Amino acid sequence: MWIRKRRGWELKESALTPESVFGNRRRFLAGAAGAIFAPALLACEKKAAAEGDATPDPSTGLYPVQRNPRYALDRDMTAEGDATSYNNYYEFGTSKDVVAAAQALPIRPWAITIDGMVGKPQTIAIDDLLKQMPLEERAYRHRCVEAWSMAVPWSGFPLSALVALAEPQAGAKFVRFESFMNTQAAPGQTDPLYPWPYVEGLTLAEATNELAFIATGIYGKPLPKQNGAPFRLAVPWKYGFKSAKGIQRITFTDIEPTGLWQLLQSSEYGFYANVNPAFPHPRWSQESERLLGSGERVPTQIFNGYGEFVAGLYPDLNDRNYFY
Ligand SMILES: Nc1nc2c(c(=O)[nH]1)N[C@H]1C(S)=C(S)[C@@H](COP(=O)(O)O)O[C@H]1N2
Ligand SMILES: [Mo]
Repeated sequence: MWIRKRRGWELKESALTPESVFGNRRRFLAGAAGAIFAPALLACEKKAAAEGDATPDPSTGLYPVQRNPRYALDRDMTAEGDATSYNNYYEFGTSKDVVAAAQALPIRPWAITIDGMVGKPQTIAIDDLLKQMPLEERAYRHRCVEAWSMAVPWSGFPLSALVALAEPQAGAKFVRFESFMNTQAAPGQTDPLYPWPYVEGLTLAEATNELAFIATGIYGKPLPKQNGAPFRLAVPWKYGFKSAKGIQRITFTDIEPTGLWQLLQSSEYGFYANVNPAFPHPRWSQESERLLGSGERVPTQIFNGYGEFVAGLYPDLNDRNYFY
C-alpha cells in the first residue's frame, strides 16, 4: 500500500504513486496523443527553468499578516515544504513536480483587469491593489478532486473586497477568472489538447461569501510561483481546481463561465464542484483523502468541512450538479 509515513525528502518519489491508483487526470484524453506531446513538453520545461526570472518580489515586506481566528482547522498544518513542492499547475506540466518550470513565469509587472458588468472597470497593478486591500492570514483546508489534501496558511484578502471595488451591475450573476497566457514561459500552454488559458468561475453569491479568498501569500511570505503567484483564488469548500492560480482578468457576467476542466470533460468536472464524499468522481471514490506529508487517509467532509458557511448557497444537497 502507498499509505505510509513520508518525510519531506521522500516527497518527490511518493508524489508519483498515489494518483496512479485512481488514474491520471488526463487519462480520458487519447493516450496516443498524450504520448506524442509529452517528450516535447519535457524539453521545453527544462529550457524555461534555465531561463528563470529571479526578480525579487516587491511584496515581501507585506507579510506576515495577522491570522483571522474565525477559520479554524481540524488538523495539523501541512509542512511548508510539502505544500510548496507538490503542485497542480498544468501550464507548467502535468506532473506534481513543477517548481523548477514555474520559476520562468514573470510575475512583475502583473496587473489585474476587472471588466464586464461593473460600474468601475479597471486594470490595476498588483502592488497597488495590495496596498488597498485588507490583508489577513487564513488557515484553510484544500481538497483536490484527485483526493489529496492539505491545510495551509494563506495570506491575502476576502474576494468580497475586490467585488466591492468593481461595483457589479444589478444584472451581474457570475464572476469569471482568467489566468495568464504566456506560451514562452509556460510550456504546458503549447499543448493543444488543453483549451488555454485556465478559466474558472463562481456565482456572485459564492464570490461574496465570506470564505472566498484571494491568496497573494502563504506561510507568511509572498506566494511562490508554483502556488499561483502573484494572485490566486482559495475557495476551500470546492475541489481544488476551482481555485485558479496566476489570475490576470476578472470578468463580471450574466453567463455561467465554463472552466478549463469542464470544457475538457464536462461529465467529470462541472461548474459548482463542491466537495461531497457522497458523490464519487466517475473514476474514483471521494469518500476519503490523503493528507500531503503524512500520507494519512482521513474521511472527506461535505463542503470540505465548511458547510456552516456555505451550505445555504445550495438548496438541494441531493443534486449532483452541485457536487462535481
Ligand atoms: N492556472 C491554474 N490554476 C490551477 C491549476 C492549474 O493547473 N492551473 N490546478 C488546480 C488544481 S487541480 C489544484 S488542486 C490547485 C493546486 O494548488 P497548489 O499547487 O497551490 O496546491 O490549483 C488549481 N488551480
Ligand atoms: Mo486539484
